[in-house]
Amino acid sequence: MDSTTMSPMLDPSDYVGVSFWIISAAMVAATFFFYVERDRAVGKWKTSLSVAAMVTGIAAIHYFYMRGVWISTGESPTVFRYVDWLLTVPLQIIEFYLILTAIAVVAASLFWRLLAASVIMLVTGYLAEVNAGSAVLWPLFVIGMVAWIYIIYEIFAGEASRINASEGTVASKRAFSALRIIVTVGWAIYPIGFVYGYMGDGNMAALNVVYNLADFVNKIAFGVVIWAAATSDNANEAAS
Ligand SMILES: *C/C=C(C)/C=C/C=C(C)/C=C/C1=C(C)CCCC1(C)C
Repeated sequence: MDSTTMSPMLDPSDYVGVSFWIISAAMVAATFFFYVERDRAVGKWKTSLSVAAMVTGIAAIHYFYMRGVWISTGESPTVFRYVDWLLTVPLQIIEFYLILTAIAVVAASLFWRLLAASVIMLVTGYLAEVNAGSAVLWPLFVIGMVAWIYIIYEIFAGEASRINASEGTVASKRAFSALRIIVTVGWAIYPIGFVYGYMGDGNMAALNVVYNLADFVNKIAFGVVIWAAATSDNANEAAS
């Protein structure tokens, strides 16, 4: 899109801008929902729901601003996108680790390894995007991919996979498996968006639509998985 033709108002035919709008609304609604539902959860699940609400709340603020950047400049809000991810991805790693420790005996160093890998993934991704068009774009992308694959390795084959059958509730085990799928399948949407966005001449509209979709899945569905576990654990307790 030509930035000189951009208006400060959202053009209904600008489907990328509309996707920013929809995700903004969804993030606000999700934040409210997770926060209110906290009352229905017991014990440590309350904290998990608070973290889920923090993730969507932080994203909502970034989406308001990113939508503005897109509709008034027609450019990718790269810096704000990555500031959002640098805040919310570590929170999700904390969330994942909280649930993991309820069902397995794992060293605290695992948390730091997962956190470090996620930061490497985001920093290399950011450096790649701001250097689009240069020779470092794809090598940096590959380093980011390796960091993500390392996370997948840790949670499926490494220490995090040693789940103790005698520990944790059915709900926490179910939540852990679902979150593993999100980190693998849900997170895969981001590198797909990246490749689609930077292949050939580049396509910033595609990049942003795919990233927006990915955030919808990985922030809201991630929270819903936690909410489902939190409220079903509650129901079990009430029944017993
Ligand atoms: C709420 C935001 C989330 C869950 C963001 C996740 C972002 C990723 C999984 C990004 C992955 C990337 C790679 C695996 C390679 C390098 C490019 C990235 C940063 C898009």
